[in-house]
Amino acid sequence: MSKTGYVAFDLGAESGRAMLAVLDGEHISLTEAHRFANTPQRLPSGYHWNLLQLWADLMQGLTRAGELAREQNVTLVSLGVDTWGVDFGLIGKSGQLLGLPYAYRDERHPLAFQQAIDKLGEKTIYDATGIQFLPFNTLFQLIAQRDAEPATLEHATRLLNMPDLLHYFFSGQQVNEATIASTTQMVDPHTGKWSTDLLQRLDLPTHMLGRIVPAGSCIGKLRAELAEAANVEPIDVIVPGSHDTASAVAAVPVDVSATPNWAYLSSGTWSLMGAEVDEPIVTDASREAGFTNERGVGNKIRLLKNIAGLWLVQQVRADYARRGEEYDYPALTQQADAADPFRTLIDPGHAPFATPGDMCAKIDAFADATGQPRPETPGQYVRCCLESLAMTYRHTLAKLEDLLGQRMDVLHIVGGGGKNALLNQMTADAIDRRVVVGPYEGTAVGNALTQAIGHGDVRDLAHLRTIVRNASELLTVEPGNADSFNRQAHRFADLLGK
Ligand code: ADP
Ligand code: LRH
Repeated sequence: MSKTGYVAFDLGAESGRAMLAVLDGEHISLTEAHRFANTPQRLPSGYHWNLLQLWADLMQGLTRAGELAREQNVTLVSLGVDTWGVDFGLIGKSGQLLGLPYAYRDERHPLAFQQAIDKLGEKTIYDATGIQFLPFNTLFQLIAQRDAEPATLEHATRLLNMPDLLHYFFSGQQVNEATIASTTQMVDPHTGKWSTDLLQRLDLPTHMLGRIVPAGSCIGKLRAELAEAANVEPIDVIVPGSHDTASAVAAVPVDVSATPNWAYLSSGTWSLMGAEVDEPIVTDASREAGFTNERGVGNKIRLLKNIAGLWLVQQVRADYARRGEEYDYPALTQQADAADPFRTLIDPGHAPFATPGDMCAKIDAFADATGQPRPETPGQYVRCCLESLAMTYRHTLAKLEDLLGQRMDVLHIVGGGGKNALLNQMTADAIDRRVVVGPYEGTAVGNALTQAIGHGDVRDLAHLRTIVRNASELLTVEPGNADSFNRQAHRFADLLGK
């Protein structure tokens, strides 16, 4: 049987990678073709993604993936891109990109968010979309864009989220993929169609909203000039679950028929914790608990909550680097392991932590305001972040179980954050549940295998998960010290109230 290759581009907020995924019968293997940093830049207009650098990295990744495919005697059939949610570009009638996309942590978004809430209230917006309130959701970014630069919105013929934009660059086709569209907070969670009524009530135009296609759709071919430049065939462009979290959840290696009560944690820059459900849950309770209903691969719903994840550790690391002290993640984890437990706890959702810069000072301010000691060493800062994340997972899992009226038997952790063994153990202890870790590159695997569904090589989501399960070395972590986290429950609940 011939080996089939798919190029999966997975762009996270911290780094991106181009992976060559090879399907040989029922066996999938991944080779990294290119890994690159993703570093937003501050321009006079604000905080923007370095789109052309990313594009150059994607082309470099494609070229290298082509070389690897030739070396491995693999037939490349398609490529697909997933990225973080919510951010977008606007396209004009000539096909030009009208301005550089903003990065979601730009300062202008919270003000626009407040405007929308003042006008319609949370309930109206949540009922129309089923999406949790993050101040940078596309809906609010559009308000900021309209107020800053109304002409770009008026002249835009199409809004494309980041992966849609990159698929457009690759194929020339302008299409909105369903999973990433759901992150905009502009889609009806029941019908999967744009909530045009909501946009109109917020005085936003709707003419730039395009056709929403499901994950796994082939939208065209790689443009000939790019195929030539990368020295590959004009392969198909097949949109995966192009929201990174959708691809990550697709790749959770669970056998749903054997383990129906499972939760996931996609662990990276963000921690996304939730369950996969068939129908959206849009109630006062889900709104108050801050749960979202994003669209998943196989038309599932990802009922989940965004938790400020390893962003906290990334920012502590960046703070020390600015002072000339460079630590890699394993070193920071080791120092955290050696630090005293539960010295300082924070609420990871505290708004100031969401913006870049000065994380240590922000943690100090939180410690001061809550009568706790300030961390003093990198190990203490990181331990504070990890224990606070684990406590938040405990709190979030309890809310999820309340919403579903069911206890979860196991938590699957996928994504690069799974490499943090200390956090895995803390998580198992905090939730007092078995944790299964892997794959670390779940997003890229989910991306590639959803292309394979689109290409007709994989049957469906269950088949996809069987292939991931067979290919991955999974790590099982049992709870060992649940009592230590139980004892912090009241202290942590107090902090959340502050
Ligand atoms: P993204 O959401 O940006 O795609 P990843 O899934 O690549 O993120 O996860 C990156 C995070 O995983 C890093 O910020 C870091 O905290 C954590 N991580 C990666 N490798 C290790 C490691 N060897 N030890 C501990 N943590 C790690
Ligand atoms: C994780 C993620 C998350 C979104 C955030 C903006 O990378 O896609 O699901 O909410 O980035």
